[in-house]
Amino acid sequence: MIDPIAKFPLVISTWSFGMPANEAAWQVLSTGGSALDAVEAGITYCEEDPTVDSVGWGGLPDAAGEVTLDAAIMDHQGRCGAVGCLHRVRNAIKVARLVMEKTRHVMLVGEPATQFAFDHGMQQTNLLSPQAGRKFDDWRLNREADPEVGHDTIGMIAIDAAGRIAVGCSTSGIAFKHPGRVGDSPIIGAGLYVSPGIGAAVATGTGEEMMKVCGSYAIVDGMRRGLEPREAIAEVLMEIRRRHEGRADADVSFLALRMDGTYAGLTLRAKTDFQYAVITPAQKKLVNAAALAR
Ligand code: SD4
Repeated sequence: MIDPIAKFPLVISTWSFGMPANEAAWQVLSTGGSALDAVEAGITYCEEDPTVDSVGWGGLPDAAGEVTLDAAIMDHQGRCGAVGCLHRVRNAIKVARLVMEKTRHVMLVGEPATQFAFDHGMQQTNLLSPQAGRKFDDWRLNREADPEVGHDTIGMIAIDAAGRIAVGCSTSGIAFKHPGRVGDSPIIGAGLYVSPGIGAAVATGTGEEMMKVCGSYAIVDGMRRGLEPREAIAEVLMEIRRRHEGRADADVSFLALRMDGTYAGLTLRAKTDFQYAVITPAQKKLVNAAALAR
C-alpha cells in the first residue's frame, strides 16, 4: 500500500513518452520492487513502442540503414553496465543490465555485444520498423537530416520505497548518424550517473555535448558540493553554453534527482519544449522543463 504523503517511491523520465514508461516502472515500485527493476521495466516499455522513433524497436537507423542502440544502467551502489552500437536486439537496457550483472566489465560494444546478448538468451530481431524504413528512404533521397527527427533518449531515474536509487537510459542515437557513432547514453558520467548517497542525473539531446563536459557526472558532483538539483544542472548548461561562444540553442537537456526526493529538469533547447514525466505517491504529471535563463 502506497502512502500518499510519502515522497517515495518516485520516478522521473524524459519527454512525454516517459509518461507510459513511468507507469510501467510504477507497477514495479508500487508493489515493493527495486528501483533497478523499475528502471529496467520502464525503459523496456519505451523500447518496445514502435511509435517512439528514437528508442529501441522503431528507432531511426544510421546512414547505412542499420538501427543501432546505446544504453546504460546504474544502481544505488554505483554498479553499472552499458552497451554501445548494439545490433538486432530490441532491449538494449536489458543487455546493459546483463553486462553489469554477468561480466566484470562496464561496457560492451558492436557485434560482440550483440553476440553477448544472444548468448544470454536475448532474441535476434529486425529493429527497422516499416515507418522508420520509410523515413530512411526519404532521407536517402534528400540527404538532409532534420536534427529534430529521432533525437530523444529515454532517461529514467527512480527511488524505491526502501530509498534505493537507480538510473538508466536507452536510445537509437542521432538519426542517420555515421555508422559506428556512439553517443553519450552508454558513457557513464556523460549520459547518466549515480553517486551513492547523493543522487543521479541523466541526459537527452546531442550526446557529443554531454560527453565533452562529462555532463551527468558534473551535475551529481554539483549536488555533492551542496547545489540544488536545478542549480547543479544550470552550472553544467552554462559551461556547455560558454563553449558554444554564448550561443544558447544547443540541444541539451538533463534531469537530476537528489536522495531526498528533490528533482529538476532544465534545458538549453531554444524551443523550450523539453518535458519530463513524474510519478510520486501523490501525483502523476508531465512537466514543461524550464530553459536556462539567457
Ligand atoms: C545521443 N543523447 O545519442 C543521445 C540521443 C539523443 O539527441 O537524445 N540525441 O546523442
